[in-house]
Amino acid sequence: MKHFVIASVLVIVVTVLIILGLGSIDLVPNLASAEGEYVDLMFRAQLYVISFIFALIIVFILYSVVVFRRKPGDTSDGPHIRGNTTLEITWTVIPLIVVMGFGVWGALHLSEITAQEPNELVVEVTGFQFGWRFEYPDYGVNSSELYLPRDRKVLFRLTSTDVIHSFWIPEFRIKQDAVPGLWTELRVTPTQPGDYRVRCAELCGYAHSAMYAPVVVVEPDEFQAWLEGQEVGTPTPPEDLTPVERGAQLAEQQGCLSCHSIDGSTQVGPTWLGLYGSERPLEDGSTVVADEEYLRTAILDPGSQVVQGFPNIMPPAYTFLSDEELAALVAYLESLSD
Ligand code: HEC
Ligand SMILES: [Cu+2]
Repeated sequence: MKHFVIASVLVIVVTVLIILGLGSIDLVPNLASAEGEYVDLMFRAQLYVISFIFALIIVFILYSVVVFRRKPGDTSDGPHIRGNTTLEITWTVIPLIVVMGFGVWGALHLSEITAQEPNELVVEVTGFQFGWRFEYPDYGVNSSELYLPRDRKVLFRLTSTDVIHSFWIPEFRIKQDAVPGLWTELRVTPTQPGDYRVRCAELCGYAHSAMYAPVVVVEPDEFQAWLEGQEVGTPTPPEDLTPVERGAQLAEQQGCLSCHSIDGSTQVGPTWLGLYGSERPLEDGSTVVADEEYLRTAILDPGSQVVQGFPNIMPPAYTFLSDEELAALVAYLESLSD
């Protein structure tokens, strides 16, 4: 009995210490959505239960190891224990109730989070290797930034053009897969104006870790103003842009900028700054001058001339670009050299 009381007190002390310890670390970023309240609540509750169970096991094991260890000179056998039915039933039934409780609680919150609401803002999200596009079908707006008004429920309809991606804004807490050939749904009500980032939470290829898109949560009137500005400006008909402007737009839309920088920094692939006209060392030891022809080949058939020091992982998929688009990209690349 004495041992039991001491061990129980230790369990409580260790539980409190673990909870305080975990509480002092930033486990999750600041919360910025209404639905996230439920997620955080359940996350904290689970953390408390887990801390308690961890303490329970660790304290009893360590206590036994220290207090009931063999005394010097004692060579007798320990007592023979044949099991304890009451204990076994207890440690089966209690966790069962806890786990089922969490299951029911989670299901209730999930149905609340996914519930439809009148006046939802619909945003169609397309994930691609390696970037995101956002369409506001009710307003005819198309954007590479995700603008959202505060305190209005958003219905995201998600899809993908190539492989499975996962739409995730950590501050909103919830995420959903974007699957080619399918529309999946996710509902979120942003509550905190600010700048966030969409990340891809599904390992989807070489530049997966660079698959970001900016998220901007603003007041409703600012959102309206943004929409109106967009309607005037976009979708800008390609023929209204100079080839260089069009190339810059394509580089972003096609996800080239997930792998290539335009500021001289090396990312997954070589930077585009100063590329045109420079001498390119190739993998096979030869060098070529990056003229227009080289740039076209590099885009259409990336494996044919691999730049030294880089893996041959640029997608050979850009043959679908039209002549106009290819010319615009090349013009843009040329504009990055003086
Ligand atoms: C998944 C990452 C990735 C994406 C996306 C990507 N590239 Fe590349 N690219 C690379 C890598 C790596 C290299 C260097 C190896 C090689 O030459 O194949 C490269 C090489 C190039 C080169 C030659 C560069 C040099 O220094 O000589 C050009 C030009 C180029 N890419 C253009 C593009 C364009 C245009 C797009 C979008 C339509 C694009 N890339 C998309 C990874 C990528
Ligand atoms: Cu992805």
